[in-house]
Amino acid sequence: MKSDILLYSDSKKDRGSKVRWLLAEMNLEYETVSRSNVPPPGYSALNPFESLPTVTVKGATFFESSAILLYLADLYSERQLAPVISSPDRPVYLQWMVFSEATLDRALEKLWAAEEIPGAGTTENIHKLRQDVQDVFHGLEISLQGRQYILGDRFSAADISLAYYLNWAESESLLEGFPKTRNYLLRMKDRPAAQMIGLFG
Ligand SMILES: N[C@@H](CCC(=O)N[C@@H](CS)C(=O)NCC(=O)O)C(=O)O
Repeated sequence: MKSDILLYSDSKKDRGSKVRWLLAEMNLEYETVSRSNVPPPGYSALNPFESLPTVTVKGATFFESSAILLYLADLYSERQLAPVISSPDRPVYLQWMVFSEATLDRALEKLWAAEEIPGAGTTENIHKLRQDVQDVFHGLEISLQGRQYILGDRFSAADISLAYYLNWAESESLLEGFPKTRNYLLRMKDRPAAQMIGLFG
């Protein structure tokens, strides 16, 4: 392996794109392998859930995109994409990292399942789940008041995680009526590193 980081990811759109974006922001080299190209005993030996992404970093293999973001941002702390543990921004940073998956992704996944899995959702159920997602945006809209980034004036890995899910929400027309959240997403999409990985292209 030529670089310290090997990313298992199949497409520009899977959650591995959060990792690609972070690595592009940090200007770090990495290699990518698709799930079907993992040599025997195969991908399930690396990740028993067979979900994407997984990484190998300096010999350690692990999965869960948020864990990967948190670890890499700390490992390469000189790139300043995570507040240090003693910073007053650190707890708020962790809050938004966890929020993006535990609250925002969860709400979007429930809606996605109801809409996409045949027989899973009734019209009323889907309407309710869309409202649940939009309830999340009411809180986010307040939190983004007067803020360029989710931590205020500094960009961090938490912005990457949030923007990934906001982009998904926007593709479902769920951001209408939330101008601060939409404008925040536009600012994130405009970042050269985000453009480079092609997540929004
Ligand atoms: N919480 C996990 C979710 C992983 C996940 O659901 N990944 C999707 C791709 S974005 C996946 O692997 N779906 C099943 C599949 O592609 O077979 C994470 O953030 O890494």
